[in-house]
Amino acid sequence: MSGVETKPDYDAIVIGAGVTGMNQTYLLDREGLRVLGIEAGEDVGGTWYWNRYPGCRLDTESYTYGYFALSGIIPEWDWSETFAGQPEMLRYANYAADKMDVRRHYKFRTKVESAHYDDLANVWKVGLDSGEKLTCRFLISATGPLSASRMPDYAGIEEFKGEAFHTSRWPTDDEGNPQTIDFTGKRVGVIGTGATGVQIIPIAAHTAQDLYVFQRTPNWCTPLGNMPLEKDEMDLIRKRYPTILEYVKSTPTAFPYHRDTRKGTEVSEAEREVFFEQLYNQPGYGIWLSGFRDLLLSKESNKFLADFIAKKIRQRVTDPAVAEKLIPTDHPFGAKRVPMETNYYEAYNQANVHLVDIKGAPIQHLTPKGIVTADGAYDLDVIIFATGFDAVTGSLDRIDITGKNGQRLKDAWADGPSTFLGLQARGFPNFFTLVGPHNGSAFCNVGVCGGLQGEWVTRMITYMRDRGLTFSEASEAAEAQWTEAVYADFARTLMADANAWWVKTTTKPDGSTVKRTLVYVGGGPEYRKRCEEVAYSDYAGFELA
Ligand code: NA7
Repeated sequence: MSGVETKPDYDAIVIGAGVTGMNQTYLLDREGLRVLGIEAGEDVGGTWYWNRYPGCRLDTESYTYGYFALSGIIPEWDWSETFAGQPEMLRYANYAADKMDVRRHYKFRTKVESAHYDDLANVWKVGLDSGEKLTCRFLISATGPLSASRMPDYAGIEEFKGEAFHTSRWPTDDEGNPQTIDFTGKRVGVIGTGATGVQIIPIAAHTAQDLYVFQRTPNWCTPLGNMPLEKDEMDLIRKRYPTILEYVKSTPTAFPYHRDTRKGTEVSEAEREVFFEQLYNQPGYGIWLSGFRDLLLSKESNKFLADFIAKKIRQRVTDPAVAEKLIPTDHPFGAKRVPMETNYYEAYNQANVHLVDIKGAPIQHLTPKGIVTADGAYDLDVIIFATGFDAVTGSLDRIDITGKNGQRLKDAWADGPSTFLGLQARGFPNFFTLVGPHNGSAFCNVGVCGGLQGEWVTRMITYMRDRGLTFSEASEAAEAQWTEAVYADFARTLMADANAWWVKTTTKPDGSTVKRTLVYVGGGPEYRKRCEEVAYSDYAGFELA
């Protein structure tokens, strides 16, 4: 840092009013910092604001998803289901916003278009789509790991005359409420069979005249087991909140599951079957997150569970040919996000539901009437793109971010992210990426991990303020060490063999490809331990001035 510092318009600008951004804004304001939040949506909610497709719901137990800044509000909320649906999640986010009184800090319906670090003044210059230009000392992104929608670039996509939308941009009415799209009597196409497609497909199957599922790659899906939460159950949960919250913080992903201490390879076949059956029948992610400890490390152990799930798919889908198409062959169980389903496999037993294999016969183009694959044409009234997101770094790539000496973040991360603690990249001083690449929050129950990360960043910023420090930058050595460790940890797991949304593949000009993890897989407790070591040692690994 050199030159003359100027007093910026704000101490901090937070991008995003989702669960993480709201929490961060609240915490900084509570510390007396001048903070401004910027949000593209009309109101708070982030992921729960944007994803309004039918069937959208939480995949962690509702009562484990919370705002730790205001833990007082958690016990006040009466969850209606074990896994709350999107409308309830959005109501909860709004309730939290009211309680934290954060809306007053936000500019809504506003996008950050650019953020340029000014070396001389040690400020970030932030350009908004309204044309306004603002300055701040700390820039904090809370843009969510899954917010930049990914649309396929099929030829003719604009020509389709029916209704067409990406799941995270569900149509709304004039007042911003999600429109109920009535599928009755319609020919509906769903492209994509990830977590989102798997939620929407059984619902569309109820009413659509014909539902065509365009599947490129099947996933290992397991039962959600959602149930209403009765008042007496909720009362008991409320009494146990301190224990529940401490427990989820102790687990690798902040879901309420620890891994079984046994290796799958040490357990007899009969015992394994009983164990898998029990996990399959219990609600939630236990089957993925509390299975044998070598599930994501040993191909042999993984195959035991994959074979068990394949057997379940064959039992639940009546047409054997369809069942085989729904069984993944390209990736181990749990190496990609396991979609949680409710009657997903049974939907394929309905006469109106048709599985279209677009791996074998790819989509060639769209016409005004529908979709043309290598096998033929499908006339449709509605096309739903459940095609996922440009994950983790996608939302940052869409902002023109430059750091020291005008270096673009996108260029700095062209071969994959490089950060210290997943929180700051060298060359981009005072820019914190909450739930960003390589930190312990993206592969986690974000409601919990994003909140904990906001607390840590708040502590670092107030530490700096209290000592008259205005500049922080990840050191070269700390960044290199962290980044290498993140890549090495990931490479040791079976996840390295799969193309999940948390892996970014970049094609270089010479045609070669680079595959990089976007997430840290060392687990939340290990991550937070490392962060606490850094904080305790006066933020060693950051150059402060
Ligand atoms: P995902 O999990 O990334 O799934 C996207 C799906 O869309 C997946 O089946 C993809 O097939 C498919 N896809 C993507 N692009 C195309 C194109 N061009 N043509 C055909 N099919 C395509 O996103 P979701 O929204 O389902 O879930 C994301 C997260 O949101 C989830 O983990 C939850 O935490 C919430 P592919 O596997 O790439 O062959």
